[in-house]
Amino acid sequence: FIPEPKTAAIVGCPFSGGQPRLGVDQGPIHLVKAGLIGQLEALGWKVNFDGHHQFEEISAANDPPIGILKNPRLVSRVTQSVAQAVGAHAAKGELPLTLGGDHSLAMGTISGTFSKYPDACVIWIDAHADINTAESTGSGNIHGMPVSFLLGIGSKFEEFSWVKPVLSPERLVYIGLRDVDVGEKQILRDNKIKAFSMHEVDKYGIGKVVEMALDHVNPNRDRPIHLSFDVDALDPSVAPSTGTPVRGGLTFREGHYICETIYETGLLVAMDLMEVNPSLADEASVQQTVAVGCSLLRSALGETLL
Ligand code: HAR
Ligand code: MN
Ligand code: MN
Ligand code: MN
Repeated sequence: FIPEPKTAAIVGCPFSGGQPRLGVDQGPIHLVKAGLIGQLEALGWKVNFDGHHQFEEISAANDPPIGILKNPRLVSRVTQSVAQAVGAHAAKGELPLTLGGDHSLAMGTISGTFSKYPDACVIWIDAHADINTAESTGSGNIHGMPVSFLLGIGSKFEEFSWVKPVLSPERLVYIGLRDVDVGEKQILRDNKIKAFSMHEVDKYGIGKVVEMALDHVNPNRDRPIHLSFDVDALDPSVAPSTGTPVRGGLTFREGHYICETIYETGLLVAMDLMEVNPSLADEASVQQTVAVGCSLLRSALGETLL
């Protein structure tokens, strides 16, 4: 789907409004400063990076909750602008790599991907399902909800009317889950959404899990793939600098194996790397997390061990 010369477009999104912890907006800046662009160029990609997106003009001055949703106007406007940016890069045949920022941004990135590739599928790597609706969320943090908006489930909000239900339940699969709210478990069951939690990773091994995940969303290996990777899917010993770490996560190799295998399909059309928060944990942990983030992106763009 990505024509030669292969071009990746870095969509840096310094944004934290989908959750309460400051600092996650610095994730993309750290990833680029760590040398990400040169690393991708060394793999043979052309890299289009026109600076981090500036969301300053999108005002949050008067943004009281709508129902339980926190920062609804800010999140809606930022993610809408991300949808346009990702959609425009995809339309040019580029592969958008969106650097977060919190995971509410995926409402935008996946909307953008589906504007170009309506038959795409989504592989969501995360400790969390991020599928709460306004009815099920306990926190009101929208980074715990983007998937429900994309599926068009739960109550609708005028503020988010631009988000179309582009994603259908059978085109979505999760890997890495281990902190799923009770209400989210019900939503996953009700919608028959395929999910490989850490239990299945332990039981089958990552090789079999990725194969089963692809067989589910992409049985003929012909659909474009959007990979949304929340760095908290990795174990906190591997990626400590993130807002909601959960023990018992993917190893360094399991995370990379997922990216390598999706690259091998030749079907990757967009990737998100979300929830890197350089203000959480000590300097060595921050460096480690940023380095792992760059390394996952390289694997997804074709870096091999041999
Ligand atoms: N399920 C919880 C909520 O809705 C927390 C989930 C959000 N945390 C993340 N997303 N980092 O992956 O508030
Ligand atoms: Mn851009
Ligand atoms: Mn997430
Ligand atoms: Mn998460």
